[in-house]
Amino acid sequence: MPKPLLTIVIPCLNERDTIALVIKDARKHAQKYFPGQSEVIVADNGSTDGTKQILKKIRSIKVVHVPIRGYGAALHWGISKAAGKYILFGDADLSYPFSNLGKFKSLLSLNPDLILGSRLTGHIQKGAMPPLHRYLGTPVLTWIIRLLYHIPTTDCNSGMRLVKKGFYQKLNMRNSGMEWASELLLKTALKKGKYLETPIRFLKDQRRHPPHLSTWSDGWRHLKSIILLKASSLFVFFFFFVFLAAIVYPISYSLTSYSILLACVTFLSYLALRFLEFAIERKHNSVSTILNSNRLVIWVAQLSFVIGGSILLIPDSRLGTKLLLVSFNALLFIWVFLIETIKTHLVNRLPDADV
Ligand SMILES: Nc1nc2c(ncn2[C@@H]2O[C@H](COP(=O)(O)OP(=O)(O)O)[C@@H](O)[C@H]2O)c(=O)[nH]1
Ligand SMILES: [Mg+2]
Repeated sequence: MPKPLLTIVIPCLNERDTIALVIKDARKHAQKYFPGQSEVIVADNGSTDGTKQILKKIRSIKVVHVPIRGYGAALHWGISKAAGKYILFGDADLSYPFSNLGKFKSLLSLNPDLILGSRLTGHIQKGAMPPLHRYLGTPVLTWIIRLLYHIPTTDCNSGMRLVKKGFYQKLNMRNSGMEWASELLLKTALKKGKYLETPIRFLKDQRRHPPHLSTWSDGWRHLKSIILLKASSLFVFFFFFVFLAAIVYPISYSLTSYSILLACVTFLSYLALRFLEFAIERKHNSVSTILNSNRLVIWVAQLSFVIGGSILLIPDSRLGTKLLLVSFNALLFIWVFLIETIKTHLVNRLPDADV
């Protein structure tokens, strides 16, 4: 067969109730919209519920056995084995009907890097999405992403997307869990990929077991990737705490001090993140150059000397100010310890032995 234009990748973990019907649906619509130019891959994550046996019985289905657990890992493996120029993926639970494929196809002439199927601008069957996800979790995360990454997304958690394989390979993806989906979207924004959306139909899944997704821990992981991939997003929090400190200043000294400390924490976290970025990506930036030099410890030592002196000089009647300075000094020590630990264990790696 010549190189297909489209590969459908179906991530799968213990989906014996639905997998056969999902494959049938995927093949039917792939054949309808991309006749003779498509393939279907199931990326199985070590299913133990009989799914594997069902897959063995399905004629000429390509199965990729994924050694690492996680939604992201399953898709990453599936995509790396895909031959198509474009990859479309959708769950193995019958919630994303592949009849949506026609809408994706009609956008291909615009040469997209990523097309996201939006449930929130499309049609959501009654009971298909828990109200907490539909009205709170997804809209809030989507709003934060739009604000910080300037990408016009309306449904950041959608599980039906089409990505150009050549573009995907440039993204150096890291996450193996559900937050892989956020990473894909955020990196598309960061790499200035061509992003399009289409409304899709979303149905109630047809399986008997509950979703693998866990609302709070997965939500938290999504939020962490949103912040980690753009350190400057911490400035939003920084300015918020500075603003809060200014507001509560006439009311309460302790609340003001607390807000100032939180502002310091966010600023130091920003510096740590910029440095971590370097440790991981090995690309120097202005912050990492300073933090990576040995001057840092000396500077912090000098600064704490000054802070220590001020604490001694300030009269005991200003106890609150003294406490604030002591806390800030403690913060600085912890921060420098963190940076130095990262430097020793992450950045300055052992040189390779000469062979
Ligand atoms: N969470 C999770 N899902 C996986 C994994 N491997 C494959 N999947 C598949 O990823 C898809 C999304 O999971 P699902 O439970 O439907 O999550 P939800 O749609 O976000 O509620 C399903 O088709 C799963 O079978 C894994 O290790 N973890
Ligand atoms: Mg699902």
